[in-house]
Amino acid sequence: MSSSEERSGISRRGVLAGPAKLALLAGAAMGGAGALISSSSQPARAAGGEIKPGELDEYYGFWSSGQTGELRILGIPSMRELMRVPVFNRCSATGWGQTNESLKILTEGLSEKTKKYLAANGKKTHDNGDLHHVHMSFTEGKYDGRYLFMNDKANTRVARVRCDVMKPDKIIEIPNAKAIHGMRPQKWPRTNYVFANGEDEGPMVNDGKILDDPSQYVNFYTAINADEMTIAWQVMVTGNLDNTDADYDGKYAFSTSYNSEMGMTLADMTASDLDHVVVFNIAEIEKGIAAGDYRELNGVKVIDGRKGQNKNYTRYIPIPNNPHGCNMAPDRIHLCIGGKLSPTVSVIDVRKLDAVFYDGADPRSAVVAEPQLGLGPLHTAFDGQGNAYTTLFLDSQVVQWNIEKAVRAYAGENVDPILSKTDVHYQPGHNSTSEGETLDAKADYYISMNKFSKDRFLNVGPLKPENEQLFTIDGNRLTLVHDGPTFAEPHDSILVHRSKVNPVHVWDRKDPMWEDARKQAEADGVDLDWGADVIRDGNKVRVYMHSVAPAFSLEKFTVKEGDEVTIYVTNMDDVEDLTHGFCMGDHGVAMEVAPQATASVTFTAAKPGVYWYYCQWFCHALHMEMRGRMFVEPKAA
Ligand code: CUK
Ligand code: CUA
Ligand code: CA
Repeated sequence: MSSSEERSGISRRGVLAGPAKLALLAGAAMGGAGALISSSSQPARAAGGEIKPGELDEYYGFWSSGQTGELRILGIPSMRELMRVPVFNRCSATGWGQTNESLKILTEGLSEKTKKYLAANGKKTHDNGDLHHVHMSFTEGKYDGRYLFMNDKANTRVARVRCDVMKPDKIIEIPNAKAIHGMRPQKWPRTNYVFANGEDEGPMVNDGKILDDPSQYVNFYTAINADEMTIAWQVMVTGNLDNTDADYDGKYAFSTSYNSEMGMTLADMTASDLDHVVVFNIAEIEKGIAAGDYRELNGVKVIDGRKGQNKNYTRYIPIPNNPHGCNMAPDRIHLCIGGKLSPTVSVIDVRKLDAVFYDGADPRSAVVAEPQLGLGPLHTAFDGQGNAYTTLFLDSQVVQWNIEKAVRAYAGENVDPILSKTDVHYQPGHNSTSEGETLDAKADYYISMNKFSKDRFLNVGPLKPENEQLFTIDGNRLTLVHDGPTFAEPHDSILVHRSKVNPVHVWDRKDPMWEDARKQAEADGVDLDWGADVIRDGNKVRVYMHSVAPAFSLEKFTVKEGDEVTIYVTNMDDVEDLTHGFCMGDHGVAMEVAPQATASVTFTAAKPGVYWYYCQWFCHALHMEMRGRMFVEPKAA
């Protein structure tokens, strides 16, 4: 028996059927006792986390919001929420999901099947999303400030947000796959690909003919062309896919799978003591595609990387037990896999993967450490000093440990890799450190995103907020400096130094965001910038107006009952922070129009009468007076 087999044997016998699995499956152990080393949380200290009024933060925090479907921007270390950017959700304030500009982005990447479904339900787009993961584009292992990418588990989409204006510019539905969950940009040499995991298995051709034959179920790993936001290729895999990450060499990408069993029930999905990590060999997959070794499925080139294919596209490394987090360390060597039902983190040395692919080495030989850290290890963050920070969901703790010591312990040395354990409140999922997923990882701040707040705050009813906590890292001590509730859900975050993010203050009038409006104005012979025009085109009416505080260029306009009305508003104020809005009263119509932007909205005028429109974004002392009337003439009887 090789030593790696012994290791996995020990794990299987010793821990996998043990308390973590039972506790998690029973839903017990909430609130987490049983810490070995515990330093309780400290009161906020004056230095470290405090940013005085008017002072700017050192880091941008980009937050996924889970089931709210938006992106949030926080300042770190103040933890002030700076902005909410609607992405997959419908936003009342900005009109995202209603303006023609946002609808174009939300609908152009949908499949025909989904468009049909939406039409059958009287909708143009989904108005919910489940945004789990947000990551920035990389150049040579570091954030490059160009784009943010994010997933929607609920409706199988991936979105890209432009960092110059902090608005989405592309949203695509991923074909074949179901429930995009894990999602990471390629780190090296740059983000040519965004990798996206399908979490839910389905029949390869999902056309309503197969239900109860799991042998025909597959799962899809997707590489998105990050520049074009198109599908580059997909790999069909065995088992489901949970989280993913990429290496710092541009060679391999990785995904955890909690359902290697291909089970359809909870009992089935937790039946095996070992699941796996899938390793994707990017160059081999590209070669296979170029050589035509794929099948085309819904317009996508799909490579077969299932178990037993004996090709160099994938390898499956056995990992205990329903593993979850998948985090590549900035030492460029170690990939850390959170064991979830196993109290271990499995550490894979990516330098050993060549042998697994090309020399027939046992896949487990790439595992170089498997420290026992505590109950419910989910995600791991890094500080660039060789230390890792793993969230312990069941123990409600973060464990700080040293990767090199864990490797030495696994090799038989008598050394404890655990440096400290710190309580968090409560049940942490993701965590993050400053640029911890990049080569610029730093040991200054630590964020714990906790799924439960329980007794931490005033009771607001049965639905409780979540809680996120900021700690400063000071050697082996984590000091709590912020503790604050958040609405659903502080799912995941990245901290990016402010020097790498440079948004503009006002839009460029030439921005592609309102390209369609520009073309339409040209066709109508109207000046989009300074328009004050009503163009009738059959039963379509296009209303062009601009805003300069505190007035719209049209104080009234007239349409007929039944007309399809499109209103274009251009904000010609060229002043930082002078956003106007446009809200048509009693019509469910509202949108944001930021400085030098054009926004438009289309509705059918179906209610005869006088309706006031107004600026719903406070802009001026005479903001209340910034309004006008739409007159809807009744249809001739
Ligand atoms: S997954 Cu939720 S705690 Cu969706 Cu990022 Cu791990
Ligand atoms: Cu313009 Cu308020
Ligand atoms: Ca499993």
